[in-house]
Amino acid sequence: MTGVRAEEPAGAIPAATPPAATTAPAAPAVKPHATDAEIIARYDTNKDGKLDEDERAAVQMNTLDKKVAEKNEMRERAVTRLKAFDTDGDGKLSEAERTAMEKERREKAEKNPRAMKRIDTNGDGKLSDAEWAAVKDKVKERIEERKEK
Ligand SMILES: [Ca+2]
Ligand SMILES: [Ca+2]
Repeated sequence: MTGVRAEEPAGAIPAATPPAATTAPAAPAVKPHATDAEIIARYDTNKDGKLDEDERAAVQMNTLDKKVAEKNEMRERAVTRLKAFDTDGDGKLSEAERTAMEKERREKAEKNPRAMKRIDTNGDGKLSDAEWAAVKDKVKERIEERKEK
């Protein structure tokens, strides 16, 4: 038995700089406002005061489940909203259907004092085209933000 000859690779360059410590510690897969103690209390099934792998997996599953449920709910609501305005029932919003939907939204917003407080920027109690455009821009921004996540 000669054993394996482990040769030093000739071109091996010792790492001059250790990898920078820029990588953040793995983010816990739970809502940021839940404290560690709370999470441990909830998921520490064998009550040893810490989370082992199984328990950690349970935390992750739970978080995922919630996210999926939220997403489904959002989608369902969007579909319901769309259906209300899909007058020809083809599952899509045509230009005319979209316009009708916007008109109703705008009218609703105008009748909603709480919304108006936010969006009636010149405070005349009416929603001008410019003010409505700003609202639409904000909604678009929020949708984009959500997509990025
Ligand atoms: Ca349609
Ligand atoms: Ca106004």
